[in-house]
Amino acid sequence: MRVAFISDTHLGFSKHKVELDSYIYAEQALKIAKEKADLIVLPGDIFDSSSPGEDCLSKAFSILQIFKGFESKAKMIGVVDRRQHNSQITLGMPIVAIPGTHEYKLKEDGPLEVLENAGYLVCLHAGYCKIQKGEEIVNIFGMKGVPEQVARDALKKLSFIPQDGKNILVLHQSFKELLPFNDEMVATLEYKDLPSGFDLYVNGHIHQHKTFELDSGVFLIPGSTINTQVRKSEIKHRKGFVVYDTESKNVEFVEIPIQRQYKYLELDVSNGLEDQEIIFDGLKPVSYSLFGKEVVLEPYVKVKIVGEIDEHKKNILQTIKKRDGFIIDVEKDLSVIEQKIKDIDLKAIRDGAITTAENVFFDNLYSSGFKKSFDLKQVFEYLKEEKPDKVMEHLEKD
Ligand SMILES: [Mn+2]
Repeated sequence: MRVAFISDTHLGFSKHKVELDSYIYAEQALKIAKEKADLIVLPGDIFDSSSPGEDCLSKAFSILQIFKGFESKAKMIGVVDRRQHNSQITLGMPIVAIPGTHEYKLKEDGPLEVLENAGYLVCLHAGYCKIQKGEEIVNIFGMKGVPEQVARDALKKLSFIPQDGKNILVLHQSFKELLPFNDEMVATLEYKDLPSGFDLYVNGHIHQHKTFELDSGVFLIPGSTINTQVRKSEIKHRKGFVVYDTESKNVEFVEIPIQRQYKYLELDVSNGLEDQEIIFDGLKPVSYSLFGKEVVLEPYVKVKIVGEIDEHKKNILQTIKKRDGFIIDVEKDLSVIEQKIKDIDLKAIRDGAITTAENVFFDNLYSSGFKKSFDLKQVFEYLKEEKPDKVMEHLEKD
């Protein structure tokens, strides 16, 4: 069976003057999935809000109409979940979705339940559904995106047990291994917390596509279909979704064909702004027909200003921002703020604080009867300079 994982479509995302992008990218992904896959799984953040407006819901319904009259070879044959489900899918494509962080609601129904009640998809909270194609059975297990502090316990409590056939677990959480720091508010889950015996582990929430092998199996992050943040790292890669073949276990990343162009530029204004044309170099608009209407996607440029800005340069920047046919997002006046910070004598404050801390530190150590077996001052210097290896070297000397 071929399964399309289309994640974090963020329908209704409307920041930075790009309010139709979420629909344009989602529609393309779904249209390609219709050709390439037997089953579609949406691992959370399908909508950007847990209470999207009528306009957004209406667009979501319109996009999903592409599956009307279609007939996938795969059929939904059962749903086992804690909730009462409407598993009577009226569309010709079986679609399974889990609510993500953005759809999080404690009690009331959210947009995915609306789609479920309309017979467009199955919204999985804490259970699994069975899909059959010919002789093959695939079980899609899902836990909705929950606050990170409780994610580990929640997954444990569900104690998912793989069933006959192929088994895929779908989550929408952070993982400690994926973060540069350790914070219970941001992640409690680790790879070792994943229940064993699954053919594939799929996680939404992380917007950049990645696939790797764990002891327990293959871990797949489809990535978002849209840029929600115009960061250098996020716009570097083109957006898309994944088609997974349950038999060959092949993972195929499918790029969304029509995408807005993004550019991130650090612009040094210290020597004036003569070379401002480089901002627009190599960029052109693309167009897409959404619901029968032509939409022009103008190139999006994020400009980070380096150097000081005076009144004259400010005026030039204003004209750059108004350039027709582009979205210019200038990271504002950071240099001015930076300069203000520089003006404060931070070093004096820091040194003063360190001297005080140093004295308190030594006083406490000596008054607690700590032996002067090594050069404490030297150790403190190393700590200040952030040289832990030097500290260890010094302590191991005796
Ligand atoms: Mn997301």
